[in-house]
Amino acid sequence: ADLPLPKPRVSDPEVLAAEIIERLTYGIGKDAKVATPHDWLTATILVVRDRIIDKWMESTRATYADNAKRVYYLSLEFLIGRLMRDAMSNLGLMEEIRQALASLGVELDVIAGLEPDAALGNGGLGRLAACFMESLATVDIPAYGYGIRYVHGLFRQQMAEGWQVELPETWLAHGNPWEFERRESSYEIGFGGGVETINGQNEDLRYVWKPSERVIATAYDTPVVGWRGERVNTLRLWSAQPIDPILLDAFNAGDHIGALRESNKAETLTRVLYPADATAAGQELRLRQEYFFCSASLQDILRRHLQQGNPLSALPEKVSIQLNDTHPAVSVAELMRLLCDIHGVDFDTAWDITWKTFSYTNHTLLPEALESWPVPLFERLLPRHMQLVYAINAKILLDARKNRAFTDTEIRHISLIDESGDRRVRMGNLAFIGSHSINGVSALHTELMKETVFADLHKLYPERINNKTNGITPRRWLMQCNPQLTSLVREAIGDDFLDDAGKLTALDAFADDASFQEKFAAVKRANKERLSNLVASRMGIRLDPSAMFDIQIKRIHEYKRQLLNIVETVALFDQIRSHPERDWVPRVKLFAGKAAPSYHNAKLIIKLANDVARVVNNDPSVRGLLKVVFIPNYNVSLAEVMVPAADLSEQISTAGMEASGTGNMKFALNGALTIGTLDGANVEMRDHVGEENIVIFGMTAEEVGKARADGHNPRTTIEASRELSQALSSIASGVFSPDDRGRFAGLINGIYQHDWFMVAEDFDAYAKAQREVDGIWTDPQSWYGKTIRNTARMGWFSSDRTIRQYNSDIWRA
Ligand code: DL6
Repeated sequence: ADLPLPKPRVSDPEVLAAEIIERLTYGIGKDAKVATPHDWLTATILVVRDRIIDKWMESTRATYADNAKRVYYLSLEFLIGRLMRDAMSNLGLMEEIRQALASLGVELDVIAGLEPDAALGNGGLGRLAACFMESLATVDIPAYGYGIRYVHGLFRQQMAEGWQVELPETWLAHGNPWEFERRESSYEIGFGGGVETINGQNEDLRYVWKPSERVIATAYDTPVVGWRGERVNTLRLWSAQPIDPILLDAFNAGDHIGALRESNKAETLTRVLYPADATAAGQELRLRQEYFFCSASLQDILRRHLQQGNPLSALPEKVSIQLNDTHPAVSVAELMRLLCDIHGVDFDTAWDITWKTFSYTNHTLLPEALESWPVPLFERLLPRHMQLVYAINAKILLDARKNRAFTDTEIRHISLIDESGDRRVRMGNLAFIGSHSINGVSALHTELMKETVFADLHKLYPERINNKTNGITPRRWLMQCNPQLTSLVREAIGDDFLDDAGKLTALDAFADDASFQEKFAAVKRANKERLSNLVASRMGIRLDPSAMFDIQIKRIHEYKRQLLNIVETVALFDQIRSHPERDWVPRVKLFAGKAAPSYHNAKLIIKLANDVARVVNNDPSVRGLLKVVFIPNYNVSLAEVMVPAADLSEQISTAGMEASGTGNMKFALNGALTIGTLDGANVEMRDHVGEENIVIFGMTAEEVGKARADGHNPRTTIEASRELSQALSSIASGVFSPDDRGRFAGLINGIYQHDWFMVAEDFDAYAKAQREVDGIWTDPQSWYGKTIRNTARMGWFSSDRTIRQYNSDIWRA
């Protein structure tokens, strides 16, 4: 029977206030008189959530009724941040809730600040997944995100004497009012054991995997609401549970620890997020995590597909599965196993269904980030999948040899097995071969994919690689994080841009308007004051909001070149002291970001930033012209304060190494000028904002490639630049580390020896570009003209555009 849905809720402040009290009382069991701020937060979220649920059920019912194609986004990371503001804003409830709470004597901003960040990701890849989830709902595509419900998200970063210290993150400490546990959606996931054969119905051989270990995957669903609340999709995160929570025999025999062994082992699977974004973790637990969430997701997808009455042969018409990097690549083998072994589909038919169903996004060309698993480990953990990998490999390699005349070298490159050292399963090749579409995340990155990592696979399947330049959701990264700028833009050009960020171009007409510039500057000033207050309260450091706020926030990595920025800062420090008579532009250099715990040089770079900050900030001869601050514990919520406060955005990676970047887009949209290299999406940003509105410097990807191939001599370069050699030698000799003079010698020596990241090669161009930035700053009319044009022309970088392109070219949902 078509059972009725509840009546949609009314949302005026009085009703909302009454519901909040009701939730507090009956949902949480607290009297308003003794409720803590956390109780108010939970009660408010529950009331907002009710409004989402109405739409959630409608969306789900409609998709079932239409038997519509669904998109599944498989990602080991979703870097979500806080959800309450996002949900209220997308539902258009912000002011109503604010008033409702005020009538109860509660301040919205205070309780909103207590919501923990869901930090289930490391950086760009995870944050992109979160933007995509919101855009999928916004552009009305029936979609599910699938991932892992880590108990501990990305570590909390503290500073101890300027060194990064990692502490566990506990986002679930107060419970998670957004999620629904779905005990009924549970699947068994196996590991290990062996493979047996039996005779199938048609005298064929059937393979039966008999795992030696089993755990249960249980679903937790979070509704994801799109702009204006019309569609609500589901983010389904899996948690591992033991089959037997306690081994009673062992317990009764007095082995109390042994009785919980299975339980602990299962729960370990989904306990923590691996904290590295640019290196493959390479550990057994990681492969277990990957297989666990892929198997659960695929079982769930097939269950839904069949329940709907669709035949398996229709899978590619009804299901699109996007693999977010290689982390879910084992899905290709798992779908083959489910089709062949569980559903009795023959190998060739199963293969046809499989590659037509999957598509794969590559997010990095860094060789150390491309996952591969030692064959013995893969075979021990997933023996049936190993057989299937060999079978797929045989099919592809035979075809390449026979029909395409591939040479031995080409065959070696496209093989699923890397035979060059200890034998390894190549997950990038598995994802590629098992997908009908492989995309890069910026135009440059996509071209480099064709020329480098996937050159031979591209030759085999020339129609598969395509580009989908990344985007960001303008809801979180403009409307929510920068309400003042949003209001100002609405006043100027009306509301069209709220539904179509491309419409921001109308703001171009105001770029040179003196009164608009003044208002734009006032908004920026207010956002800088907000950041200054945060820095003062967290770190006790006072910033001058009239100085240029020059910001570099992102994971700490040598290729992102925080070191180039710091070395230039040291050079500037020298210059300011040597030439006090010059008109220096006051600058605040702000850094934030986390380093992978095992990445030695990245951690040293954080220490250097802090050491330089200590010396510069305490030198009276600097006269307030330069300040350096490293803000600890960078996360989405901190980004939401820092991005709107930036005058200058540092996007200075070694060309050819940053796949896209998305921070670059957030800053420009919020009216910052970019100083950057021709790398990743910076190239397309230049094309959109116009080359006169962005400061580009340095080597191109081609020049970097050539310098590396032909050999270059950093020492000669360093000696030719007085500023650079002085800055490097002061760092190397211990000027900033008097307690340990040799601390940075190794780091600087790397620049002298090989300078893989072209810090020395790009230094002069970078310093010159910085002085160009100073020049623009001293002419406010020119500065605001450029920064307003950035806001006006960044609408194309909305993730709505990206998602529409995925849909029209790849998913066709
Ligand atoms: O595609 C999202 C994001 C890109 O914007 C970044 O340029 C890229 O570095 C990042 N990749 C990762 C994973 N590995 N690495 N490195 O986070 O993806």
